[in-house]
Amino acid sequence: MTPTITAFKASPDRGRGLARDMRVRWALEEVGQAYDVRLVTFEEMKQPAHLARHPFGQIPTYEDGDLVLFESGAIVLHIAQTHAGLLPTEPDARARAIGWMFAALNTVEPPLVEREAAALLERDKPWFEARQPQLDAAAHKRLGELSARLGAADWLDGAFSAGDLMMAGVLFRSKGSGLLDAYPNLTAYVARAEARPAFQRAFAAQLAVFEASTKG
Ligand code: GTB
Repeated sequence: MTPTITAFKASPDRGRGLARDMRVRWALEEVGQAYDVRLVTFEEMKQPAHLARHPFGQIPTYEDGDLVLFESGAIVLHIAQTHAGLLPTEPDARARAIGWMFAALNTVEPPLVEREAAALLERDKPWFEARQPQLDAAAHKRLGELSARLGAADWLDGAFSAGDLMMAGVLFRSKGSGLLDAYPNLTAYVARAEARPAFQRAFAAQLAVFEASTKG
């Protein structure tokens, strides 16, 4: 059966691949699984039909037969567990790759998103300037630690895995912020991930949706 994912009908990122359906598309492309996309507006995301798929009224979701999933991490893990190519078969290496997925979502993404959200939503607040150093420090702490662990390796733990997909997906979102400039190995890591044909296909697919949305 062909799974169906949900994505923004008109993404606020204007097709830059920053919304979280990008990770799911990329994972599906990596494993060679075709998929359909149900496009939703912000209004539709809060309606009962979508809330039945996603209790928090967000994208992405994933439907395959009777299975309905939300949370990009859970969806990518499901794809990786049900197809070959994104997780090592050796049990310990597989557990470590899944660990990197959690690290991306639970340890690295939060300080990056918090900093980005402050820049987007709190610029006019009296505390914005005073809060910046703390937000910068929290982001750089994690990026520095990640950079030290990656070192000169291509990927985080051997061959490219779902752990790299999630980590590079998280870092990709910070590319435009200048945060990664201090870490040439992380910049190169994201570039390696972006160069993967599966990433390119996923990026092109989400961009096509945005371009179609602007043609009225
Ligand atoms: N933890 C969830 C997951 O990983 O799936 C988070 C899902 C989530 O944040 N979804 C966002 C959403 O549906 C879209 S991706 N937001 C609508 C809402 O909550 O009402 C986050 C996102 C949105 C926009 C940009 N952008 O414009 O740059 C980047 C990222």
